[in-house]
Amino acid sequence: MAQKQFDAFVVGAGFGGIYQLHRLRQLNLSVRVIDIASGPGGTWYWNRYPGAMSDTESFVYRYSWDKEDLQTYPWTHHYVKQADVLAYLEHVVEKHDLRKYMQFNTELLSADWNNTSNRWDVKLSDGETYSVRYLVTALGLLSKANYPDIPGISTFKGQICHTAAWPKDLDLRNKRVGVIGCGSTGVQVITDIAKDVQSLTCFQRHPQYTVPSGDRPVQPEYRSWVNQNYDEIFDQVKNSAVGFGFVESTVPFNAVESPQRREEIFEDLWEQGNGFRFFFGGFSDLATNREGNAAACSFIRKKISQIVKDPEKARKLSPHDHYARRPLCDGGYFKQFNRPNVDVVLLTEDPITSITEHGVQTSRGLHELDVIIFATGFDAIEGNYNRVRIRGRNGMTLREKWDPVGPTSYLGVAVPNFPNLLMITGPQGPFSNLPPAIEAHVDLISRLIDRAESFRRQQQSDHVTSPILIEALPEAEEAWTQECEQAAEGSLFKETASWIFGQNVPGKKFAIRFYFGGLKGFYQAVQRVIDAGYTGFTMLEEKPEDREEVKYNASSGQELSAHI
Ligand code: FAD
Ligand code: NA7
Repeated sequence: MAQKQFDAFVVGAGFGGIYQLHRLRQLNLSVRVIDIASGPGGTWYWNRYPGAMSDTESFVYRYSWDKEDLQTYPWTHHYVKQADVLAYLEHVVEKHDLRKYMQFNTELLSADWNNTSNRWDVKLSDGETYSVRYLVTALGLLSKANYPDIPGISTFKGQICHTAAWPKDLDLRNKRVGVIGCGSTGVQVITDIAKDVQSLTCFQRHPQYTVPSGDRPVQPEYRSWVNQNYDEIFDQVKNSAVGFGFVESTVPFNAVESPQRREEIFEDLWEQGNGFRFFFGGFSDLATNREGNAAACSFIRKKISQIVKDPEKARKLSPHDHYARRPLCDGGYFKQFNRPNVDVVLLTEDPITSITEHGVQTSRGLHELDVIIFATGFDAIEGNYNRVRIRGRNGMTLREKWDPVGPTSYLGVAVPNFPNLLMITGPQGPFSNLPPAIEAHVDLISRLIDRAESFRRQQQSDHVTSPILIEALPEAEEAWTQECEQAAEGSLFKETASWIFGQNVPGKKFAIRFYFGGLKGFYQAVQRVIDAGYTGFTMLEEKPEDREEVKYNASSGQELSAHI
């Protein structure tokens, strides 16, 4: 029996997979999208914990390509909550009639490159196998949940859950709840549930710097201003470093000499709200300037000591490392600790030794609990890739390729020896607000596929049968990796353990998993590759003579205003 075929197969139905499907249908390709979830939404399907929200402001946490939606789709607050984003993505799917190409409750188990057919043989959890020309992975970079290996977890008699797989109908009212982890997710869930639970114990390893979000209802005048300026807004986003919709500072910390003025700048940012604005909106170099970074840390510590009334709790909640994890914001996190039912355990001085049938045992005693919430984050970037066996042209799997030094790619979309495998937010993509980064990837992938298809059609009419494949050249991957290393040089983020460099999961290698050269730098790099005739990709190059000249260096060479 002939194997079932599709032109393209997209794995994942979040922001990335949905837009990719739309673009591939515009190219008239036969496409199937699958997802393990039972509906579209990706991150926003899975992360249904109380308080889940985007910390990119609403007006830029959406697609920029549907101009009509930009004008008409409603949003009530300056930040969209989980249910809002899920409803928005479901709306996009319905509006563009995409659901009929989607298959849910289905996992990609393996994909093997077939050197004879020059296609991918994909195997799914429903037992089906398909032969597909293009395999586009939109697996998500913050999608595979990280469960810490704490002894005794299975003995707990109460309920255990992870924020990224939130159980339906979990009622926390009047329960004794423990939250392990206080990153972005922990901060959100703690802030939301503190008022409802009988007791809340926060098990915190490294306290985080977090600033107010500044969330509030949207006034009609603001929405009208946004609507009138959407073209300029997204132009600014794509020409910025982090793409969060505010103008990043060009003022280095040391250019402001007066301590009082520095304090005023921080105060103003604190009042305005938003973690990325606080980090990038007042000074251009908090990520690289130790003095500036330390000043921001002191400012936030001062705020913590003012907000949290109990000095012992304030001490435990005060971070002392660099301010160099993903910048956080919150809707009143620190003040929750003034509630008598909320406490914090600092694990660096009172570590968890086990989970027992009654709760969490730390070195200083047992914390009896009804529910334990893991807000322990993700095996980020390559986590979902390592779960699937993706075997390339030389028999090596992607996991084996990435294992020795950590994951690498060309522009975050392609890997040598994995022809026609195209990744959305693969390793070494931009560190930024994600919808515009995802659009950059999807647009590039769509152009590559369109180009390959037109070459294929040409060949068919010429009766030529050699395959047209999209594949990154090894030297292009190497040059891009170097580019990513250079862009991360001097960044304090490199010195601070978090998921960004892979230091949150035991055994994971430290590696440059992002391009820190900014969204603008990334868009320019892509444009440069396109202008040079898709340099760095086999078979697709228009002008081979240009290859020597550009040396696969996608760098724009442009200085960014803000350094990440
Ligand atoms: P995802 O939305 O993660 O979708 C990936 C999908 O792939 C999932 O549905 C998964 O089930 C599916 N999948 C994975 N492996 C397989 C397989 N083998 N077979 C079948 N299906 C598979 N980003 C921002 O820019 N700003 C924010 O404010 C922000 N807030 C966030 C808050 C939370 C709580 C989290 C977790 C993330 C946040 N992010 C934020 C990052 C967010 O992940 C991205 O913004 C965006 O939603 C990613 O979309 P995606 O389509 O790339 O991936
Ligand atoms: P993060 O930011 O990785 O935070 C995870 C938290 O869980 C963090 O506080 C960790 O402490 C803590 N953690 C992880 N493992 C353990 C163990 N074993 N014991 C105690 N504490 C632990 O994940 P989030 O989900 O909050 O956010 C991820 C991104 O999603 C975020 O940046 C947004 O982009 C959305 P640590 O700091 O490692 O000491």
